[in-house]
Amino acid sequence: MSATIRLDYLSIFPDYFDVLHISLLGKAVEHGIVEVHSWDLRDWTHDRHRTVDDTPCGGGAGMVMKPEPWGEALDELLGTEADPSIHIVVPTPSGYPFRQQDAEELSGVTRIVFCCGRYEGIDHRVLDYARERWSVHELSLGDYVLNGGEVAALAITEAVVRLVPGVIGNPESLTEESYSDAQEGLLEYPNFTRPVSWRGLEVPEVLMSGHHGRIAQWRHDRSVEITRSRRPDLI
Ligand code: JCK
Repeated sequence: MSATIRLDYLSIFPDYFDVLHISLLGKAVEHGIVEVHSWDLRDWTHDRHRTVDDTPCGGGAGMVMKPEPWGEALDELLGTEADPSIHIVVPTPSGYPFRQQDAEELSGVTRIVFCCGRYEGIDHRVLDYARERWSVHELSLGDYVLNGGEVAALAITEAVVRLVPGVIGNPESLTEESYSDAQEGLLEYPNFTRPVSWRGLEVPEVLMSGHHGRIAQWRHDRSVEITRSRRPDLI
């Protein structure tokens, strides 16, 4: 019996998460390793316009998501009792940077609820309310601006689910990952496959030499070189 994880998505665009039923994630869903549910936040509104936003207190541009639909949705999905084994992920441009380490931690839990905001984000009190009951992760994908949390939630989902035992067909690719230069915080060396000669471009000779020591040395050197030029912050 393999591990199972349940993922819920709260969003005003629940169809974003239809993609979870295809590809690698779809297989995991079919095999019952991963259970996914996406919910329309507007189902927890009560007015005829199904309003989820309002003007920001204190003024300023844009709109802010009202707390009431979020509170009612979370209470209905999770109950109101504290349970720190439930993880709430809130993508936000002001979050902690999402790292591989976060993906590893989240791949070991049994329940994650992704709260996907739009507009300028969610009324801050929703986060304070959630923090009193559940384990809340405010995470950012990087220093650029998206229009909402949905794409970030999908990226985080893919990073997490591929680490859940039984999801990747070839577990070697995961063990290899943990012994690679990537583990030392280096970027990966370039990859090649056959044909050895393609449109006048050759596969580096050392990779065809069968000399494992020289191959490992070459790959490590390329990793250091690429990391130094593209991501000097990692050196
Ligand atoms: C969640 C709403 C849109 C747009 C205000 C932000 C200066 C606030 C994200 N790496 C990432 N980038 N963007 C997001 C993200 C964006 C979101 C929501 C995640 C909900 N938006 C938005 C602009 C602002 N500016 C920088 C002021 C929200 C992640 N994860």
